[in-house]
Amino acid sequence: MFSALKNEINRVETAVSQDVPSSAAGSWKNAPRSFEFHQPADPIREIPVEKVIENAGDYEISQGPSGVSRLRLIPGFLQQEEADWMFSKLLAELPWSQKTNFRMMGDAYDEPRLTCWYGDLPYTYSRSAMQPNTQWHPVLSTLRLAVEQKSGHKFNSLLCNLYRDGKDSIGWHSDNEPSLGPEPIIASLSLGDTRVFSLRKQPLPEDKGDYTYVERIRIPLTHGTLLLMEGCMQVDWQHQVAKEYHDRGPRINLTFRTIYPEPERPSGRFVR
Ligand SMILES: O=C(O)CCC(=O)C(=O)O
Repeated sequence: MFSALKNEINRVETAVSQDVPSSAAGSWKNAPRSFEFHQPADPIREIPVEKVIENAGDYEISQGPSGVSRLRLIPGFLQQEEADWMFSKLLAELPWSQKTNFRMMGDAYDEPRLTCWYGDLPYTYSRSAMQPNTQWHPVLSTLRLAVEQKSGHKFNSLLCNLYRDGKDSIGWHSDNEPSLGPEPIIASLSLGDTRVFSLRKQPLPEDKGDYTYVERIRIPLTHGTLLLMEGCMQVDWQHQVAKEYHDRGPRINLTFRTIYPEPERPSGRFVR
């Protein structure tokens, strides 16, 4: 057995030494000195520069593939003094609680922020439901009316988020639960410390979930700012509020939405 192995090693060593010109063997000194440029087979792709939106206005941020995605930014929707007063009242008086979500494989995790829910219907996301709550705080009812008047849209529900400090966050997602219907309109009102609202476009199908080359936008959401997301925003884009490296004070975000009853199967279970 060992002699067979020895013969094979000898055979390979002989073959290698015959392939290498004797002048170059064991040294780089006489290696060829010219190099050829070969055009890469795939075109070179540039990573788009992140855009910033901070001025009031209507923005059509993309035209496809599903349709137009629109943002409306209204800084100063609330005056400083009323925003201050509402912020402290909502911070102290809303029933903030810690929601537990479930990953696909079933393991539980706590959301890195506090939330509460208002609406006649439950709201399910990340495999965990928020129960109906019809006891609208008077400040929230007033804000709902003001947001409806400004946007020209009606909303029957509200998800409230409390980011206690810069370590609280919400990860990349779209508000695309079936109960929101197709092309939902979301009105998002910010109170408290400024946090960056980031958007990234969904990758093309051929990029198979790789977000390296997608368009990105950042929007600093200041105290009293209203942001409307319309059209295909929840189909073609994702958003997040990332953790910050620097300290941040508390921030409340109120996202007004419309929830529809989910169709029931004959068995009585919800279709998802
Ligand atoms: O806090 C924010 O500005 C975003 C909240 C959000 O993305 C959500 O509630 O779905």
